[in-house]
Amino acid sequence: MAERQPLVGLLMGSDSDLPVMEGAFEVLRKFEIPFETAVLSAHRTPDQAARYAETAAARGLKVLIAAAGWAAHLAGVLASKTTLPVIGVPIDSSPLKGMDALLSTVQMPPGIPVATMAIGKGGARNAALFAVQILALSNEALSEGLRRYKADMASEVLAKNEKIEASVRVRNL
Ligand code: RP5
Repeated sequence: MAERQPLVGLLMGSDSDLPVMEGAFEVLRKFEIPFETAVLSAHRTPDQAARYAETAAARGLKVLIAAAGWAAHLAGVLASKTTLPVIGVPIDSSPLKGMDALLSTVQMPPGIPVATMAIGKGGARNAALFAVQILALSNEALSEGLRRYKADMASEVLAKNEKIEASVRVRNL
């Protein structure tokens, strides 16, 4: 079977970020988004990180996700080298538990935006969902998939609500 052109590039500052980012992989697979992944660091491999971003659009990528911890500059460096949207995930790998990465990622100077998600695993899942939302702007099947995803999520919450209400009713009898 022919490989599909990757639409999302998912970068991590270190392979130690992988366990936090698993949820992002899951979401991209669920929505059948072809993606590629790489470990590149703004500090340890700055030339390679810059080259990745410079060539990303020409290689057919539409969105970049960048996950990094500590003084996390990966998302910002990528954003400075491409016009593609860059989504940042602050990783909670430092003694400051990701607050350092959050501020380093979100506090971009005017002109170079990074769409910054929550710290850690929640942010990883949301980064992938946000990438799907961007791709869905020009893909009706993906929009439909997102509508179904939200409806399923609501049904799950309502089912949990019913279960809790029922158990409280029983206990109050
Ligand atoms: C950051 O430093 C990485 O994104 C990772 O979160 C953190 C620690 O990296 P390792 O020392 O585990 O490779 O650049």
